[in-house]
Amino acid sequence: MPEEGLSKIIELNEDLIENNERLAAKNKKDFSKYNIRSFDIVGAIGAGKTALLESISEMISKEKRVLVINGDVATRIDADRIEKHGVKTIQINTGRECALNSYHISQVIKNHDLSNYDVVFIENVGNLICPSDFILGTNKRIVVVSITEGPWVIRKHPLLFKFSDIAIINKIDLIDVIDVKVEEMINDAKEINPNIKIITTSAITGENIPNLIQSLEI
Ligand SMILES: Nc1nc2c(ncn2[C@@H]2O[C@H](COP(=O)(O)OP(=O)(O)OP(=O)(O)O)[C@@H](O)[C@H]2O)c(=O)[nH]1
Ligand SMILES: [Mg+2]
Repeated sequence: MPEEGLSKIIELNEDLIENNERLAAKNKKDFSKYNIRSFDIVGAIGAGKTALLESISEMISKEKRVLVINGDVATRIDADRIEKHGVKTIQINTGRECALNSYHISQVIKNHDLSNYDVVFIENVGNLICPSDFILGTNKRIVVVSITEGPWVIRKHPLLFKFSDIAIINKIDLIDVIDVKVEEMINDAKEINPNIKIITTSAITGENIPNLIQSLEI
């Protein structure tokens, strides 16, 4: 590609990211105006984001008014799963886009009465690369991987770990059948981001879900 074309693409990408950050700052203000604690949950396809949200919803929906925004390319399968646990859900289908961006969230804020909620979780599209560039304006970003993605999954995707507040290593109930050393995965995450809080969980047995909820400070 000629150099001129390449620099136009770089400029366009920078514009996109800058606009996204501007809108994310507005989303953050809007959430805080309503005293809402908000979380963006990113992670690999099938790592257990929805299963964790089902488990969390089950435990907190009697005390907290929870909204879950689900990003998915084409379906509302995840939103339907989560709604069975006593929380409200909104599905956003992203089509050809591989991550949610702050415009999607600003539209939800515009079209719904946020005064009905104490906590908002946003389940991003399953992807360990695309969401890196697109913050949404939440209080915290949570990255989820599971031991079934292999021992190198964290090391191979450093950016999301660098810019997340909490890392969840899920599916630890499978530790006896998967050849993975969880301690090494934890060390990889700490090396990339010494400030990240790391929690190992099983969304199926419920192991460490109460610790996870505690660390959300909701
Ligand atoms: N054994 C075990 N299975 C799990 C656990 N968490 C999720 N699963 C299973 O893994 C599969 C994928 O879980 P989901 O919760 O749909 O994963 P996800 O990250 O939401 O997937 P996408 O939204 O498609 O990216 C399902 O069959 C879950 O039952 C866990 O802690 N242990
Ligand atoms: Mg899901």
